[in-house]
Amino acid sequence: MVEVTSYGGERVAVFGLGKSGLSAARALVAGGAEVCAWDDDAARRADAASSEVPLSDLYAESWEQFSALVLSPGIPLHFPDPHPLVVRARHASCEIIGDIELFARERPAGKIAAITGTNGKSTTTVLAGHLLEASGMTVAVGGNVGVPILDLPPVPGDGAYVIELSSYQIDLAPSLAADVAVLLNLSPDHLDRHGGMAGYVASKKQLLDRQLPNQVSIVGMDDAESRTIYEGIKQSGHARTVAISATGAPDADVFVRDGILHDCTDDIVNPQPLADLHQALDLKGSHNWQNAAAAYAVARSLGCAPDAAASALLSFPGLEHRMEEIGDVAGVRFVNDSKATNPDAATRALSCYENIFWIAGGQEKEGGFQALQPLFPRIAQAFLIGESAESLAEALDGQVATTVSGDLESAVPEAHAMALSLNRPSSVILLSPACASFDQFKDFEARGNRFKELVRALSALHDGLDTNHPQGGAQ
Ligand code: UMA
Repeated sequence: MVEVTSYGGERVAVFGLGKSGLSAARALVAGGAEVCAWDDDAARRADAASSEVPLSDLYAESWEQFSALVLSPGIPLHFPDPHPLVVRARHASCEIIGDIELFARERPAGKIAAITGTNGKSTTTVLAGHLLEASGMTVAVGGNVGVPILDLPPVPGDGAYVIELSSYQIDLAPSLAADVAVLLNLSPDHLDRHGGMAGYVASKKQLLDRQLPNQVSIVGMDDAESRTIYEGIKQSGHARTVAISATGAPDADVFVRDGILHDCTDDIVNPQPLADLHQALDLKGSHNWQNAAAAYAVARSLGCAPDAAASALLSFPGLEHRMEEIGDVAGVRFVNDSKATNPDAATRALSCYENIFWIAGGQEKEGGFQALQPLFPRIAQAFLIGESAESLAEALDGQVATTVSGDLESAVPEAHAMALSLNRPSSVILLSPACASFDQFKDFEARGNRFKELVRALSALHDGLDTNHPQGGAQ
């Protein structure tokens, strides 16, 4: 744990006692702050009490006494409406920050690599950690990817914290200047929380704006919004830039062309091929090539040798719930991509397979399903779940055969039965919902775990689960 000493002897309100709030409260208590913590959910309060976090009903407190409100990232700060306690804190001129800001103020030894973007940030974060470790560096990996930043173990001065940051966390971290910051890509997501696309882009951009001249901004060049941000930084010169591309953009410093990684940093004009990413079985698809280029650029920026970083890409074991190969049941492959919580993320998995029996739906994000349209020819049939089933059915109408399954319990056997009866080559049952999970599950992990349970149950009715399927079907 990182002890937060910067509020020693001061009263600090902590609102939200999920993963990050509980971690922040504990770190503040350990550092000598007088914590008043609260969560609307009684079960969360009980968890906190058992961790000896002092509880206090923040709705009944006078806000003038608090030096800061430490807010959980999931609680609305501005849109659709600020939470009433956020309004109370603002009226009392009490600063509102998150756990990432507490860490930034403590600034423990070690470099910080912070990774954001709409899609691919968890994979890039874990992959960058893998490359750095393979190069002999001590790393701690956390943030939005799972382990709250203040729960991470200390690293030595020549080690690194590799942190995934969501837009929510960036909004609550006004003084984080990361040694290396990555903006992978931008497409519509969380628009309700940012008042629209402009607010969302501005939120992500803050991570790069806060960097200092000797720090490194790694920016994806493959979408217009990110490219504009890159050009702005390049022009202002406020940080060193490394442009990355998975589509071989000619002005990128680190790029992947036809699956081959190249590095033009250090003013190399004719770069040699460094790694063939087709060999990286858990980095399928061009979206993963962008993640690979970014993670490689992080490793290089933190001093790793090119060959060591590039060769470690090939030994990456992949992440749970991201195009996770579960196995075959009666010759039909199952893939869990529950982390695809928006349409853009789902296009990434859909573009990797043919003859897809697609399980999709959940809580719809703003922006519609238009981005998925070019992938429809790859879908043999869609099995729709959750509250967006009707609107997804409308988007697919006349182009893809659909079944409104309602929930995963129905969708899994229905998709399997259809795949067996159509008997197409290399059929894949892909859970890649293009929607958030919160209408039916606690989070995307619970959704992915339920999917895997159902596949295992189905396999018990057949010949069992064959996990030794050939990897060649994905493109
Ligand atoms: N709460 C209230 N009143 C309210 C609203 C919420 O009391 O009106 C309470 C809830 O009961 C809950 C807490 O506030 O206990 C909110 O917790 P949270 O939603 O902020 O989640 P944490 O458990 O702290 O987890 C957070 C991140 N969650 C979000 O940003 C929504 C986790 O990212 C992250 O892994 C964790 O911190 C550790 O850093 C998850 C996520 O879904 C994976 N992130 C979003 C995404 O990736 O799209 C941004």
